[in-house]
Amino acid sequence: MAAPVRGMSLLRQACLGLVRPTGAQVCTQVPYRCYSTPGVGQVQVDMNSETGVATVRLNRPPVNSLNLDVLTELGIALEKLDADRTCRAMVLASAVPGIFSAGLDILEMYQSTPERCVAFWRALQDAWLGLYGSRLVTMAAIEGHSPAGGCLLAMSCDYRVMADGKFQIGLNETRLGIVAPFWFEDVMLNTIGHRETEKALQLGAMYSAQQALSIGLVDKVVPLAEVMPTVQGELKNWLQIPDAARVITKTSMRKQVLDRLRSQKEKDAQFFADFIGRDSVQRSLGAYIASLQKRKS
Ligand code: CO8
Repeated sequence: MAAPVRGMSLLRQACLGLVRPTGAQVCTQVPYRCYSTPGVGQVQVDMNSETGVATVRLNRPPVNSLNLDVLTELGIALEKLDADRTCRAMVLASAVPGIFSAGLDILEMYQSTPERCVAFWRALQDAWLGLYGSRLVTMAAIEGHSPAGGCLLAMSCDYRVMADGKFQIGLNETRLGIVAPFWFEDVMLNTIGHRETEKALQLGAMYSAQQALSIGLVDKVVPLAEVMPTVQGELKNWLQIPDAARVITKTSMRKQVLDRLRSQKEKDAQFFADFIGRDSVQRSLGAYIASLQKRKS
């Protein structure tokens, strides 16, 4: 077993087989392979080797907020699926009813240390590079709220199906007194165009499913119970296309945006840690956390 790699979390190294495993494993169960991490299990992956479709479910109640561990697990799961030649498609979904993902875990950004902020941000960068750059057909089954980082994950898939009703989706960062990074902005630009992105980002707009459909933020809106069947139906269209031609096309469409982050990952992580550490930003985040708690009382 090799010596631990500096700058990479132990969980990630264990899952990649670089250090002695602390629990992460791949269990095989035909036709499903389940890449699970016993004792953690915040990202559940079921791989159906008959269809070549994997379902990845975020499982961090109550709201699937994305902390360092979840992002690390997600990045590793995506890496493994990408390396699995029997896998052709991936559905990103949630195991928590009513929530796709509440976005980044605000507690990772509030009263944290610069070192933790940098590690957290690197994990987000890696998970996003894995998702946006995935060779697989990727579909988001949005069966609940999807603010901020949740919206980023959904937008980074090739296709989005959202449940109709009370759920909302959008990049609401400005409402927290923070700014969506350039790569969040790039992904939104590529999804809904310049004018809608300008409005959406400045206002920190949260959209209902119908509003999201009208600006192209999601591709289809159906009743909650029909989200998964609709995704499965749409997958059939995508899987009819020969993989090689589709992947080359996808890569060519996304390369510029991916390269923009790849070329300045460390600078971006440092910028995040410096920005989030500012007193004014910490005050905004503190007030936002208090407002979330107040809603309940
Ligand atoms: N992080 C951490 N905790 C959260 C988060 C979150 N993102 N969202 C909710 N929680 C907590 C709540 O505070 C609450 O905690 P507690 O039970 O201790 O009071 C618990 O989760 C349950 O929340 P709710 O009761 O509000 O659950 P609901 O089902 O009623 O509502 C919602 C779910 C709609 C998701 C609601 O919780 C919500 O709006 N949450 C806030 C979502 C949000 O604003 N996320 C933004 C995160 S920032 C981000 O993703 C990108 C940051 C980019 C940074 C760039 C800087 C340079």
